Parts: sequence; structure tokens; C-alpha cells
Amino acid sequence: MSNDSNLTLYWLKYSPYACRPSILLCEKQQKFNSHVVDFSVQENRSAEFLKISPKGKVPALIDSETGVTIYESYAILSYLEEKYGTVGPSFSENPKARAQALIRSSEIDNYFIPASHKYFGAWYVLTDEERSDESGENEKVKQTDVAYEQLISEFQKYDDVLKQQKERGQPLYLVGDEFSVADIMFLPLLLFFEHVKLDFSAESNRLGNVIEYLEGNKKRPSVRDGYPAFWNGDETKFDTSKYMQAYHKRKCQ
Ligand SMILES: N[C@@H](CCC(=O)N[C@@H](CS)C(=O)NCC(=O)O)C(=O)O
Repeated sequence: MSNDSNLTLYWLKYSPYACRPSILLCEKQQKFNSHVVDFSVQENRSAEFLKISPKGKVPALIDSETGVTIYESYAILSYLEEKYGTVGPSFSENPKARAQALIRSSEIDNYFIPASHKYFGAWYVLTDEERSDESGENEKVKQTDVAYEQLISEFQKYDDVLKQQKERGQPLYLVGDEFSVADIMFLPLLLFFEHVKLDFSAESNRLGNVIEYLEGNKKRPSVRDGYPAFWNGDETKFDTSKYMQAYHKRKCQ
């Protein structure tokens, strides 16, 4: 979606944070200029980019219509919702559902993401041999297992939310009857995990509702278009599949 638009989104392939604003913009059918920041030449550390995003992180957005430069994905979503209208419930029409969407959005960043950082941080420092270790004797592997279980238990909170949605006969969204900002906060993370080969299918007993939610919402045009199609089939250096296979072998023995 590149065109003469007042909006320029600075983003990065593989960044789940950066795909949040793009999903929202697709949802609102707003065109934007796409600036993919080239991390391989440390463009994110360049003086020019640091003026836009002082921490050197994506996403960032420039709106030339209002003269606003804004970074931090949740701040960008809030800005865009103020400009183009909320995604899903609004405070005036459904204050309860709107409040819930905002709570979930904050919870995702404050609890779910730290758990995922802990797991990926532990996985990242494993050697290739440790990633394939099926004995479970190695201390680093044991710590990764603990972090993995903590991530799954964070995940299960969302699985429960979705289970309750189903029990109430509501669609598989995180809040109420509509796709909302909470889904925009959550879905790119699931797509990222899938991309780095975190094997959701191996967790169908514990995360069955999350899997169904992901599969259903992947088909949504804004999610499909807002999450760069060029990721498809692209190899990743963050391939967690060996660890996942070894983990499930250890647990099934
Ligand atoms: N809390 C930030 C997180 C953004 C973030 O961590 N972006 C990563 C890419 S996934 C980044 O730009 N990292 C570069 C760096 O830390 O130098 C947000 O929600 O926008």
C-alpha cells in the first residue's frame, strides 16, 4: 500500500509491533507510504531515523497532514483510532467492551510480551546441539523449558477468554462481538510465533481456541494485507522448531 498519502509508516519485515499499525490502516482502508527501515545497514541508528523514533525502534509514523511524528505501536494505534475512528467498540456505543479492549491491549504488552521475550531470550542463547537436546539434563535447556511453560500459561489466559467467547455464542475475537484493537495488538504476535516455527499444532490440547482464533482471523483482509505477504515462504534465522520438537519429545517420554 504505497501511494501519495499523508501517512508514512516506518516498519520492518518480521516485526510484530510494526504490523499493528499496518493492520489498523488496512482495516480503515487508509493508504500509507511504506518505508521499510534497513536494519542491515543500521538505518534505525541513523541520525535521521532517530529524529523520528528516538529509541531507534519501529514502528514509527509521520502524518504530514497534522505534522505529527509518533512512535510506540500502541501510541500509534491510539492516534490512528482517534483520527479514523475506533476499530470495534467505541466508548460512546459500548463503553464496557471498549474498556475491555483497552485493558487487554495493555495486558498484552505488559505481561504477554515479557513472557515471550523471556522464552525467546532463553532459546536464543542455546547452541544448536542444546536446541536438539532430548535428555533435558542441560541447565540452559531446563531454563528454556521453564520460560516456555510460563509463555504457554500466559497464552492460556487468552485461550480461556476465547473459550468464554464461544460459550457465550460470541465470535472468536478477544472482546465482544467485534474485531478490535485488542486483536490488532495480539494477532501479529501469533503470526510472528508461527513464522519462527513455534509449533502451535503441538499445543492443540492447551491452546485449541488460540489456534482456531489464529486460523479464522488470518483470513481477514486487513490481517492478510497488513502483515506483509513477503514473509510467506521466507526463511527465518529464528527457527525454534528443533527446540520445540525436542521439548515435546522430552515431555511425552
Ligand atoms: N514497545 C515498542 C517495541 C518496538 C520494538 O521493539 N521494535 C523492534 C523491532 S520488533 C525494534 O525496532 N528493535 C530495534 C532496536 O531495539 O534497536 C512498540 O510497541 O512499538
